[in-house]
This record gives sequence, structure tokens and C-alpha cells, in this order.
Amino acid sequence: MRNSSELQTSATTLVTTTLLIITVLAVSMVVVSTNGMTDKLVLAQGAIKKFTADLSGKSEVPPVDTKARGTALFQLSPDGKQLHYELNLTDMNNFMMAHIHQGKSGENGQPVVMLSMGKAKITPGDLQGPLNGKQLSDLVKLLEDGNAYVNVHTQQNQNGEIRGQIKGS
Ligand SMILES: [Cu+2]
Repeated sequence: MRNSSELQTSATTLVTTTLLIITVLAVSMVVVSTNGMTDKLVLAQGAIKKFTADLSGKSEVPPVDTKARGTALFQLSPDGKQLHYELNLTDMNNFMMAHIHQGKSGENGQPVVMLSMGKAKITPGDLQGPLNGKQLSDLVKLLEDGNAYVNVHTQQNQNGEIRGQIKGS
């Protein structure tokens, strides 16, 4: 038969265990809500519009045999007024100029923006051809629709030596 001291100990253990469970639940709720906030931050970062293009001769129409390669990265400023970019080329000889052209994969189209090598930015005043006088959002729409590509022209391939379709990243 239990004495009162043993009952007291059991009661204390029960209270302690209950408090411990409540604490664990509370901590896990905080962890869950923190993860929720992290997810929202990740979503907000995902909302920053970024685009990439991998350039090669085989994407030209018709294809061009060349070792030259290139990458282009684009990132829209949070206010949507500037499209920052970086264009890097390797094994490229006799560079003439580079553009974003309007056009789907496998199709040739008109230039809409001149690009330079390295880091630079595009503002509405840079838009030309079919986008002349239009907004930067009109260019971004082309990029989002997969309806634009980067094209690099050289002395030996004046229609374009390497090209890459621009896609969201
Ligand atoms: Cu061009």
C-alpha cells in the first residue's frame, strides 16, 4: 500500500511530465511557424525575376560550327525599371556585337536591345526595333514567353555565331 509520500512523488512526476509535453508542443509550434516564415521569404526571393541563356553555335538558325560559348544572366530590379545583365563569352574571336533578338527557338527575329560584354543594364531607352518606344515590361514579357534570344555576331558569322534562348531561372 502506498504512503502519502509516494502519492506526492507520483503527482509531482505527473505535473512535471505534463509541463514537459506542453513545452515540447510549444517549441515545435514555434519551429513550425518559423519554417512558415522562411518559406514566405524564399517565395519573396523567388519573385525577383531572373533569366538565363546558354549560348552556342548549334542554337543558331542554321547551326554554326564554333568552339565559342557564352552565358547571359538577367535580373530585373525590384522596381522593374532596370534589367541588369552579365554577358560572358569564351573562345570568341572577332566579336562584332551582341543583341537580344525577338524570336522563338528555331526562328530568327529582329534585334530589340544591344548588349555589351560583361556587366551592364538595360533601361527603356535602350529598346529598339519592334520594342522602340516601349516599356521594359514589354521586353520582360518577351523573356517570360520564351520569345527572345541572345545572339552574338562576329566578323566571320555576321548573322550570329552563338545564340541562346532566354528562359526564366
Ligand atoms: Cu543581333
